[in-house]
Amino acid sequence: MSGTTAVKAALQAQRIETPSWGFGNSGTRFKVFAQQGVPRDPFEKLADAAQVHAATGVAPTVSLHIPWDKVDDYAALAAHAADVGVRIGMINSNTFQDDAYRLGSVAHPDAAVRRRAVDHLLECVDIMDATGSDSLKLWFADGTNYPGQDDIAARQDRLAEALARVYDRLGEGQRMVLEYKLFEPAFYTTDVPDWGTAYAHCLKLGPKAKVVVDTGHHAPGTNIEFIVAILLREGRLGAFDFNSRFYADDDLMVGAADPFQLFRILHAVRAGGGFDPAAGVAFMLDQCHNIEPKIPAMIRSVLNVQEATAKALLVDADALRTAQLAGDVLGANAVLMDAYNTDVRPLLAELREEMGLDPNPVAAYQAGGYAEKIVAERVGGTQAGWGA
Ligand SMILES: [Mn+2]
Repeated sequence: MSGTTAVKAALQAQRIETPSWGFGNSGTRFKVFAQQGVPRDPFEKLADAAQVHAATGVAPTVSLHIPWDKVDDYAALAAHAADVGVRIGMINSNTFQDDAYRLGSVAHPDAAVRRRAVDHLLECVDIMDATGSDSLKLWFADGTNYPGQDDIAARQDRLAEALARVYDRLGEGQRMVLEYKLFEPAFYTTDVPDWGTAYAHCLKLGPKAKVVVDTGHHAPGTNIEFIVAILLREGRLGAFDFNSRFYADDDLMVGAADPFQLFRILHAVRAGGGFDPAAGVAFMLDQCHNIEPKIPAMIRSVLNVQEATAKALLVDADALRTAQLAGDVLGANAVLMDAYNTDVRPLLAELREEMGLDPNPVAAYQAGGYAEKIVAERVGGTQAGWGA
């Protein structure tokens, strides 16, 4: 295979998962601006996600969030997904919206609250069984706001016990991925604040536990590609939650704030073998489109990941290694920058045409009439959003 053919084959094989919640209404703690045509239930969210896959050809799976995507019949939901051309991806748990969780969930000082949280996580594994999902995504809002509020180490013990119970419930071919987040909603301590804490828990649990890197969950200036390289080296990088941040956990479109960082991260993925399907790294979007139209924003995000991936794949690995081993600092950096500065849009347009897709997925979606159709059809009912 020529270089370009290999790059195209890798881009065609890449899979980018969309989040069901990204199609619903969202906002800040100040205001949620509702949009016309927004889904009213998980079935309509899957239909919207299918538009992203139809336009891009690389987004065939959709993450669900429980209880926001709770339905009576999960087999019917999975069948509907297949009907519209997608599949159910990860099951995301929610242990942060009950009144009982004021002091935490799995790390709460009261055993009864911890039991309630674990029961929810076990229910999520039942939903994996019913939908064919292979991954349970865990993020805990647990932490404390004030020094002395609770015992830091005791909270880790409670967390470890809960994780072990859920880990033991995982079936054949199922896994759990643990996401960390620096702060928020807790402001003093967070129980899983960084990759080291997540990694330590995963290591104790076993090989079916891996770490999720959400690109928005770090302190400003953190070298995320270093974290990615270490986790890949240890075989514990389970998934990405892609998004962009300017200040905190902004959940803006991936690649919008810092496309160079995204390129550096994906270069680390390539260098560590993370694009090999056998590595088991899931590439997910975790975004909220508060003021922009949601489906085109999701399509744009997929294109941003593809563009950064293409640039990472274009890095001349042999030339890079030669320069590195020769101690050619400027030469090695130039190899990387040459790839980053390549305009990969013509390559991707060509690939899409080869895949039978429109070379411009956003324009194709906008010309297709779907946006007008859902505005006309989705009248009445309650629009999906946080907590629904
Ligand atoms: Mn996330």
